Amino acid sequence: MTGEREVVAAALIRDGRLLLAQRTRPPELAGLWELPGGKVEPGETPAAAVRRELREELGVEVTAGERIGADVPLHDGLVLRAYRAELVDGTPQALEHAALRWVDARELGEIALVDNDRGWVPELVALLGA
Ligand code: DCM
Repeated sequence: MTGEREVVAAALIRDGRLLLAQRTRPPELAGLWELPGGKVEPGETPAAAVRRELREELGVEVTAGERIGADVPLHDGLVLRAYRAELVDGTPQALEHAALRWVDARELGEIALVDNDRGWVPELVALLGA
């Protein structure tokens, strides 16, 4: 073991709406919604990982901003962290997800999120200006 590895998740907000992505895998998470993201590669900064993952998953260019919410411990020494992101170029496409949705604060409270992302809802609602 070489210590903690980070998984980044991006809170991409535009016009009072947050972008959510619907998972296709594994079967127990398929159909649930998440903040898009993924594992930070060795030697990569979290901000670079946010940019790379959103390029790969959504086909967009973003800048990564401040962290939001609490750390979420995952399996195998991974820790999940959320960062704000700003769209710089492109329109998000579901390149690796089943679907995408821009949700407002009310919709965020009603949609079926993956368990790991649920603790961030109060901070996200505040950012959306409920
Ligand atoms: N993950 C999560 N919430 C997110 C993004 C990722 O819980 N918003 C978890 C799912 C996996 C791990 O992080 O356990 C790696 O993500 P992926 O399977 O998408 O590479």
